[in-house]
Amino acid sequence: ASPTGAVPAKFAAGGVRIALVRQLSSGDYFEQWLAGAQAEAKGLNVTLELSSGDGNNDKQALNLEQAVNQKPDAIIVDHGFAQTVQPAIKKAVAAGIPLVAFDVEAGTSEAVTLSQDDHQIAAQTLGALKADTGGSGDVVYVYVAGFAPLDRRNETWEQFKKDNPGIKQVAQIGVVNSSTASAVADQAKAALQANPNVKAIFAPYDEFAKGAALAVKELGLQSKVKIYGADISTADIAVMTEPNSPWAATSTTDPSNVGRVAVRAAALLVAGQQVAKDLKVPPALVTQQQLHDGGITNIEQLTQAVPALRTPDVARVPWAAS
Ligand code: SR1
Repeated sequence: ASPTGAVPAKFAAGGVRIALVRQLSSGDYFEQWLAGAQAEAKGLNVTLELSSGDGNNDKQALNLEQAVNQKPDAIIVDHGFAQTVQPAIKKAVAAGIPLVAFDVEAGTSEAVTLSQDDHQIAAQTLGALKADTGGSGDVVYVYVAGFAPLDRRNETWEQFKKDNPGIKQVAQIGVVNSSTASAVADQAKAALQANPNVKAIFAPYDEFAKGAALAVKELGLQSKVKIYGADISTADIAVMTEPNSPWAATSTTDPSNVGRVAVRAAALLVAGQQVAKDLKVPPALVTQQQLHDGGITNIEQLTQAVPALRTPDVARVPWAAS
């Protein structure tokens, strides 16, 4: 689309600074998200001042305090535990700095919150699990509490188990660190060895799903155990489409698009324009079958095949081309 508004003077002059304060940065999801945020910032002539806690919540809180003190034009908080980031979020809001909270409970109605509709993510991938298992069987669940998106997906899982009494959670595993996939692989192997009747693993984060896939392959259980995940990347597509892959389905956004939306929302706030208080990027279900049928081998081909993954109208910036 063509731009329809005048570029605000501060953007035209290249004077807009947006602090991006991240909890996590390693893994496909977070790398793609950052690439999208950086591309959008470049397009809008915005300087992104980037920091990451690298999984250390105290470091993220300190980074956020520092960002507030540096008085940027806006702040994006990307993930984080409520108790560690909310004090500095309150300071930012009190200082009049517009704030976008992605995948974190901001604790204030002054912030714009952005998420990926996590209930829908869980519902879509669990729908595939139900269809494939007939709604009964032993399931291993991968979950770590405290991460807002995983907590929301967990709410859907809890309801799903109530609605489908034939589904039995026989083990819960999970870890989030700088090598999540290999740590989850070790845990999944132990859980599968202890529970020989498992039919499915519900692993609603791609690092979880990759770890689960590694475990299933190493134990030679591909014909018995299928994986239902979340998120996508070119590397994930390769795992899902390799011969005899156990990863059957994933519910996902395009992570780079979500990074773009976060920067657009922050830019609109800087320009004093209206932004919905609760922005949601809808996911789409992507199955292994669909990837095979479409000959899809990378994220670019996927976004062509599933246009709903592009959401130019979520936080559209009227002065920018989309
Ligand atoms: C540790 S939280 C990981 C999740 O954050 C984003 O919401 C991604 O979808 C990922 O699954």
